[in-house]
Amino acid sequence: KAISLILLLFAFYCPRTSYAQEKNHIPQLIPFPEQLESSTGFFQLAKGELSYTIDSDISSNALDQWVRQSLFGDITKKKVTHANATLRLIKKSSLSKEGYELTIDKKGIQVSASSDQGLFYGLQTIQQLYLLAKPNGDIRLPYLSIKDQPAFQWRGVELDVARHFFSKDYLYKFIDLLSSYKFNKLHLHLTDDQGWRIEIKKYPKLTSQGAWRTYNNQDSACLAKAKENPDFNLPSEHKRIHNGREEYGGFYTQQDIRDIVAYASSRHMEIIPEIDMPGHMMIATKAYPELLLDSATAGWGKQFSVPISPWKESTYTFIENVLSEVIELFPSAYIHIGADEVEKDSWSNSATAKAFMKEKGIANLHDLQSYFVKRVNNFIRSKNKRSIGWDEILDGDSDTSMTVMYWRGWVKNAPREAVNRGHRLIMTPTNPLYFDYLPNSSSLDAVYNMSVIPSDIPSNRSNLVQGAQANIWTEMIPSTARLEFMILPRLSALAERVWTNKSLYESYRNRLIAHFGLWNKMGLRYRMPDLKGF
Ligand code: TNX
Repeated sequence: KAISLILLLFAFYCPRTSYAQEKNHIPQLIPFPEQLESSTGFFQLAKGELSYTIDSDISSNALDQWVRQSLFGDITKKKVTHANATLRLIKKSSLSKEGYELTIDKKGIQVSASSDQGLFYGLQTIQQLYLLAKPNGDIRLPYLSIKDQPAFQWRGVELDVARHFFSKDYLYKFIDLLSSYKFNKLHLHLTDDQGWRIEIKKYPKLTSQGAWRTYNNQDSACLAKAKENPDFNLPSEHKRIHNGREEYGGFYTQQDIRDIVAYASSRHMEIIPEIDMPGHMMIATKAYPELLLDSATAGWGKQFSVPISPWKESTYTFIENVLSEVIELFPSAYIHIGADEVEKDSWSNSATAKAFMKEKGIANLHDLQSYFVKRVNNFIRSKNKRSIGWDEILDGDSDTSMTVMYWRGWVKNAPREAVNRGHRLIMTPTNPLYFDYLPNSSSLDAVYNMSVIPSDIPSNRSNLVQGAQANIWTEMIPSTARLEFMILPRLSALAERVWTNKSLYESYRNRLIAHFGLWNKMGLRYRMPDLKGF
């Protein structure tokens, strides 16, 4: 503990003599750029204001606003049209979609990219250099030249807002954190047994009832932890008194969703909504049992989740109505339909289910789930979107237009099976990418050194691997402080794996020390990893 404290103080107070300077100004960037050349000297911005210019054929309002509001804190920024502005954002069509080039020299700062998104990542690099080098408010950036682009197109984080709810304002802060590490996907797990978090106009009970719960056993465990650390308490803003009882919950109105999507898209973050089905639907089956269940499977009083009934037409009417509203709200190319952990046994009790399977020639319960998933996928395809499912969709016959999200680390052959069938694949294996699991002394190493493309994937199929994602399930994460404490610093290791994808672990750990200092300044919580060998 004492050693980590000293290292922290060092990172915090001595940036001028830090690792970066000793090693010829190697900046402490995470993720580290693909190519970086540094030279001696610093660009120092004279007090006053920063002039900047954006090429007219790429200038977007969002980029302009981000520069004005976020870059270099509250220093005044002035947009000009002449080419000798201090910060120049230039269009260069030859670069890849998310790539950028950055030079800092005595003339100032120049970022080139073929798209807004590339420029945005160049600006994020500049912002990190500024925050890392900011001893007393000066803007002082090392001379360097960077050529950079990501290794993977899917650089994601999943946040479960169903088990515990996180407010719209917190999501803004979270999106800022993610995009500062160049993540580009935020998968929101919007519904689960414990809560429905998105307003659906056609089915108001989903949120008027389904967004609220009285405390359960997990909450009690969380509350016990909160005694050790008050920051881990259930936030009072997510409580209400209803019929004389205290309840926990919350949801996003459709306007909230539009706001979140707009905020995210101005930071080049795609929000992928997940409506988890046909399992994990307990809260919906309580709100609308007549639409979703038949009496034989209703299973009132059971503790586990009863999946909705795939042999009922009203199930599809419900799902299609819900998805139509969801599709209207989210511009994302993808809709995630879950399909994990379906408790299929309850289906076998129903005579109607048996008759339905016979009529359709469905041999077993896996195929009944496949029938459901394929039918929902067809609906999503008819709306010109793609669907994603958890890797259980491989248990039966699967439609290869669906993207598979691999999570069950113990099903070792699932990634290979997915790509061999022709599915696109996103890697989110329990170990090491479940950030709701408590980290141990090797977790950081395991995240940093994971292979995004599993070694048994045939090389002619590796292009189907889109990238990787950390999953943050929140059964045991009631508050934002606990959330940050669980994901930092592992998140930064994943950022470098999916963007840089090189073996720079030693250097990463040295750079990480400076990021603890940044997180302190930003008021973010983190868990100090085992610093042996730093
Ligand atoms: C499995 S991952 C689940 C989640 C739980 C998680 C807990 C997945 C697709 N399903 O419902 O929250 O384990 O770690």
